[in-house]
Amino acid sequence: MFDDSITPSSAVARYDAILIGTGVNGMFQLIRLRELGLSVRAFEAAGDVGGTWYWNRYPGCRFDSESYTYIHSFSQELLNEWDWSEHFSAQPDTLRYCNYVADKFDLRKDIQFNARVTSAVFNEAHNEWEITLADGSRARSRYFVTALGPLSTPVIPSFEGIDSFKGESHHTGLWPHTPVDFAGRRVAVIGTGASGVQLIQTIAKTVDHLTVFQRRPNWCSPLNNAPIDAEEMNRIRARYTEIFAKCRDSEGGFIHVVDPRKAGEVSAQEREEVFERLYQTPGFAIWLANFYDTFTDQTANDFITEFVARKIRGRVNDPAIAERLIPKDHGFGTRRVPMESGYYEVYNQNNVELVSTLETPIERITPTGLRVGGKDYAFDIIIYATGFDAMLGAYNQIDIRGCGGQSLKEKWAEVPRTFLGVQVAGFPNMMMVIGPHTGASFCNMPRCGEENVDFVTDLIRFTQTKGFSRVQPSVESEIAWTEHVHQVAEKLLINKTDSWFTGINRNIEGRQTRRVLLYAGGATRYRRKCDEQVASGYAGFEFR
Ligand code: N01
Repeated sequence: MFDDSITPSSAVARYDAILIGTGVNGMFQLIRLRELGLSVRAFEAAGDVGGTWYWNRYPGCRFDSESYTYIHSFSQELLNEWDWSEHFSAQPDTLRYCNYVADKFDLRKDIQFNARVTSAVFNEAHNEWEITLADGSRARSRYFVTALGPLSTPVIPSFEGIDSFKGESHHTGLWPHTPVDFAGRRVAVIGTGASGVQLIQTIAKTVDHLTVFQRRPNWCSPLNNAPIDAEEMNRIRARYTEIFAKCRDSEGGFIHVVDPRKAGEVSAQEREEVFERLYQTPGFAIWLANFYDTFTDQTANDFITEFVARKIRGRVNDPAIAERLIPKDHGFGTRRVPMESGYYEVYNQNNVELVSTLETPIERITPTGLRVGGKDYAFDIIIYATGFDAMLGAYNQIDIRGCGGQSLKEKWAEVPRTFLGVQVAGFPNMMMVIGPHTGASFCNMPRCGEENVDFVTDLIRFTQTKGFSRVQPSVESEIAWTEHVHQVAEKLLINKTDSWFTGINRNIEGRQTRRVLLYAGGATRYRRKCDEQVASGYAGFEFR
């Protein structure tokens, strides 16, 4: 609880706004808060800026979004200065970009690094948030903005014997800063989501022996990456306005435009040609530029599912291994599609083994490796590509308490409840960037994230200029928005599938049932809902 008796308020640093998180969107939020003329302190658990790109340094980590759509659009100077060298930039390049932004706008002077926030408590008498860090230090502010990242809490399953392993082990999302040497080593990878796929196809080139432990396979599709030379970069730069406009008009914030036809409307031959073209197109085209009923109609989904299954069979030499790599429990694109570059061909290598842990789960980690189905496997390195406590993990790690000491974790125990994914009733002056149920949660993050940041910034500006000291959504707004989020989710096949999209994480207690964490109503509808709030003088919010 907020307790002046423990630390005299004069001893606690005070700011107008406290921001947690300095990933791509956190950095932009910091810039915007400064522009409001507010004193801002940002706390960052990492040793530097970059968020996702700071932590995920595993070999092969790269964008699945076109690099030039992932860039900040607010500064023409920045757009003029930064060159991408690949259509889908690798992590080191992206982190360099984040550092360039931090240097250019001198952001680090307002950021405290290695500063993990453990609690945030609202003081109703003073309309202030008090933040406590892991080292016990505190800070207070009128506004409390969270840019925690939707996938920032790595999860390692609590396998029996996990600490007994004598070799090296790493989680993809907590990768060491010093390079891991795979040459001549026997390596295990557990997990075949987007991270596992990128890692596997990369380290397979250098390992002595690789064993992939796959529970449920995913539908992977070619990234079709290519370098960008100086001339092409200049052409891209000249088109930035057009590129951003195209992303803005799309429902997912990408340059890929959905095919307005139903899959069943065209002949089988034409469908095949469309699928083939999409399979050869760079990026998420096959997911986002497919026939518009692909993710709402089972028959339409079956067409593309069958096409990609055929592709996998055509790329993997051993038919039994190919069958093991083909998902049987969900259709194409109803979970996040991992983008790959030679992933399936890895399983044609003599030094690569695929072990299914679907029927025979990993029993335990042993001092020399791991045991599955009574068989012991020996390794020098174990990689956990086992994913994250998505959307909720970062919030649950902080003891956030609003009016009357209400805990956010308890309020969200069943499902998140928010207004526009930006604010929560009973938690005044707390604003979320890419929180659960924002339009940005199911979108190309920087594109929709920028809009999310601008909405938060405008809401704070409005509160300040009107002389209010508190803003929070009305309970009615929160109920209506939460209902709307659930209603739009019902139509999608994605919400009938287990994945982090639907809040499933079998490694975490209480996460075995599906819940709606993302806003699937589309970026344009979300923008309209936000614009309506601005136009109505924020009618869904309560000010004091
Ligand atoms: O995590 P995941 P991720 N025993 O949750 C398996 C983003 N991203 O880090 O499917 C055995 O997708 C689990 O198996 P199952 C992107 O949004 C972006 O790969 O639960 N296996 C699954 O195979 C992505 O969606 C980019 O049966 C276990 C894997 O671990 C998100 O991050 C690149 C297990 C986890 O897959 C998360 O991807 C990479 C257990 N006990 C990621 N527990 C870019 O665009 C878990 N698994 C750059």
